[in-house]
Amino acid sequence: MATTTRRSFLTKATLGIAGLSLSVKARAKIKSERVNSPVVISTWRHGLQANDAAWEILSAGGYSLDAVEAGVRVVESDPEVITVGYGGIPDASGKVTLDACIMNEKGDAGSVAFLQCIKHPVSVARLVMEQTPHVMLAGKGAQQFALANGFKKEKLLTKEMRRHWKKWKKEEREFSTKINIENQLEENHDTISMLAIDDEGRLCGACTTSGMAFKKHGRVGDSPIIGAGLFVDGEIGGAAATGSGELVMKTLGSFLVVEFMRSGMSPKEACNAAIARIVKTIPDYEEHQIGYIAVNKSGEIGAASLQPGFDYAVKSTITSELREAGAWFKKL
Ligand code: SD4
Repeated sequence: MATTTRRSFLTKATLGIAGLSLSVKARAKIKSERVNSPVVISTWRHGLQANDAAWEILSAGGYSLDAVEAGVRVVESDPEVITVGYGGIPDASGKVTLDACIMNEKGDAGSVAFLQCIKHPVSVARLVMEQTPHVMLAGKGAQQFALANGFKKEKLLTKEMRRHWKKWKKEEREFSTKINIENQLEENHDTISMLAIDDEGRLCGACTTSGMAFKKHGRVGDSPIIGAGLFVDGEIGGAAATGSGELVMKTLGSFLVVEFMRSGMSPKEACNAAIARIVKTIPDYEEHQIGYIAVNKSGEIGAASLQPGFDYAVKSTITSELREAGAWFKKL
């Protein structure tokens, strides 16, 4: 089925289910916002496998926080995904350094940045959220916290990525932040960001990455920054980002998307507006890729990107598919 056809089918089906649920739920006095749940949405093709793992929890009536954690963990431990967790591309010094964050429907947040040798940064971020009075731990402190809580030190640099790094060093290629355009050509699939609404209407999100390939040692991107890589307001909606983190940080992109939804925009309009903000405020925007995904409290979803080629995975009771987001530029 063509994307547009699938989309209009989905809209019609969603409306149908929404209408049905409304009448049932009106009688049961359940808020109408929960019409289209559970639903899970995540970035890139690897979002498909992540959504499947999240769905096991969501379809059994579980908590969306457990779902997003379980979903992105699958990608964190997959060495085939060279931009997240184990098997991620190292920084310029040959070290794999990880960024991740998580948020729940109440606005609680946890995050880790510049974390090394721990395979599941998203789970450490959840512990920061649940067991400390803080939001973010970074570097050695984050690692010590993880080790003190039962995580094991593991080697994250695979032989293949070491070879890749050695080659990069030998070629003395200039560092480029334009990773995502390059990655796209290499069929590489970037950060995993995920948003989910469970049966009870609870909206949670998570985001995890090894960041830009060959970044400066110590560089932290948007992914662990609450409001940049991810933002959730359980009463309004959630948004998450992928792409050149510096641009997302400068515009506090995910927070912006949620604020646009608060002002009445649909998730798709809000993602488009956040891309337009980058175009308006960042001079070299043309050389980067940014993708946003968003979901509102009613379970409506949307996405947008700067360059073509950003796809995102959606799973609900009526669909499980990969879609391509509408892009600011029509061609590379
Ligand atoms: C970063 N936003 O570290 C991440 C990288 C990424 O798709 O998302 N790539 O800047």
